[in-house]
Amino acid sequence: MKPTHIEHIGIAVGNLENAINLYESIFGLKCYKIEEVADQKVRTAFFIVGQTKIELLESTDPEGPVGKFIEKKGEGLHHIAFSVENIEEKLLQAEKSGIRLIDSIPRKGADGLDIAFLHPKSTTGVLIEICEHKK
Ligand code: CMX
Repeated sequence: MKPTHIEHIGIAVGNLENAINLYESIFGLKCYKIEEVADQKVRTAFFIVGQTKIELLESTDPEGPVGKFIEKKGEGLHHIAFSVENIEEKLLQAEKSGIRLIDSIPRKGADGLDIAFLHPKSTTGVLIEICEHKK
């Protein structure tokens, strides 16, 4: 499953507005979008760095994936997202290779992407998202 590039890096934050201010003031980046993804129980903010985005993630529910992550590990690197072509086929390939899928069918994520997660226990402890921008 060869990705075309790193689409984004997801970072779990306690407070989205404070984190946006930090990224804007320290790195001179401009947040181009804030979007709530109810399905994932997060509010997200996006920045572009070259070909890759930074996605800041604030939990909207302590029982959601980012809420639980912050409770257990605190703020920090949450996931890496690889951009792929034909995400359904790539999921099948990953499953055949023995990777544990969190999502066997892609769902709608933030910023217009179809997304699916691979379980960190089968990917060297890193939560990996594969995603595709469907035209
Ligand atoms: N990165 C690495 N490891 C992680 C992790 C992460 N982001 N989140 C959880 N883990 C670890 C846990 O620490 C735990 O490890 P230990 O057993 O060694 O303590 C292990 O994964 C399994 O954890 P769990 O308790 O069984 O499961 P959780 O309820 O914590 O769920 C996960 C973990 C990854 C399955 C869940 O967070 C998930 O389904 N994530 C996919 C969806 C998601 O993350 N959405 C938010 C982003 C949405 C977006 O980008 O739009």
